[in-house]
Amino acid sequence: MTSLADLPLLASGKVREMYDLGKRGLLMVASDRISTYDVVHPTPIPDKGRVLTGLSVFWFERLAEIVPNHLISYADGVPDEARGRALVVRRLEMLPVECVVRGYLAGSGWSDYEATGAVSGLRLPEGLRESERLPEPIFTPSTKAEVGHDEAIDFERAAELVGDRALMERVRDVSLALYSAAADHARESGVILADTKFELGLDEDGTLVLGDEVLTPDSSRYWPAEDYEVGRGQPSFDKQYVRDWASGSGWDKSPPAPALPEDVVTGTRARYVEAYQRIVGEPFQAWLDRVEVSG
Ligand code: Q0Z
Repeated sequence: MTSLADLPLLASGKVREMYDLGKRGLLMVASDRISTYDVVHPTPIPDKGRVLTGLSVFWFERLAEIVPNHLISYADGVPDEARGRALVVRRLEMLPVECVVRGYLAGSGWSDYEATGAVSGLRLPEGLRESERLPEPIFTPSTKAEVGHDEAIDFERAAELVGDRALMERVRDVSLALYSAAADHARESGVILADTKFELGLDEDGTLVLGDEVLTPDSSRYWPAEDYEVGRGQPSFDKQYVRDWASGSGWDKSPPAPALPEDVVTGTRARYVEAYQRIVGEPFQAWLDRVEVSG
């Protein structure tokens, strides 16, 4: 069996890596690393990579009727050391835009709305409050920045970057359909899916395919429904322990991020597992069993 160290590393993000499997495709590996305020902590969260990978698989399976996706396998072809936290995927030609959908007003969407009354060129009703549910979900694409933050763009700019307006219309419609299906399911599970970011690509036949990770806490804003209150920022489902601890720690949010105390690690791991179990509706252990990890 191959080890990760023997595979060519194609790309590496703050918390995950992508390896070349040649004609078999790509291997996307989620680590247990966690970032807050865009900085990675030196302390891992045990099972974070497996929770995120299990969530991606749940959503790929559930949303495949809306659009095909790049998932080939979560077991066959995955090196033992990455079992449960890696996916073998088809190589795609990724579109050069991030497909953000928002159902609630948070983060940069809220900032942009406060400053201009619009998000990604879409004018919104006056008087909306922070974290408020939008009258309907909106598609707010952004650029893919190599370094630093993605920048919000309007639909016309996204169509220019993609070079095909009809394709961009399909991308928008698919993104909105994916968000709506996921947000409906999440709401029934006691979770608010405030917003999310999809990445889509084209396969060798020119078919539009959903890629990357999907609807994980790293690509989405999930809020526990029981704590939701409009008019303020919401506690993050997964990272709130880390943020609360960080604000009392004296860390100024610039690199390097501090090591995390054991209780913050334990509490945060429990939140990831809780998010998995609410959304998937099964014990997290069922995912470990499916990928034959003993734990
Ligand atoms: C995903 C990324 C990661 C770092 C490229 N199916 C695909 N075909 C071609 N390219 C990609 C995919 Cl998913 C692709 N990323 C994001 C993932 C580590 C960056 F695991 N970049």
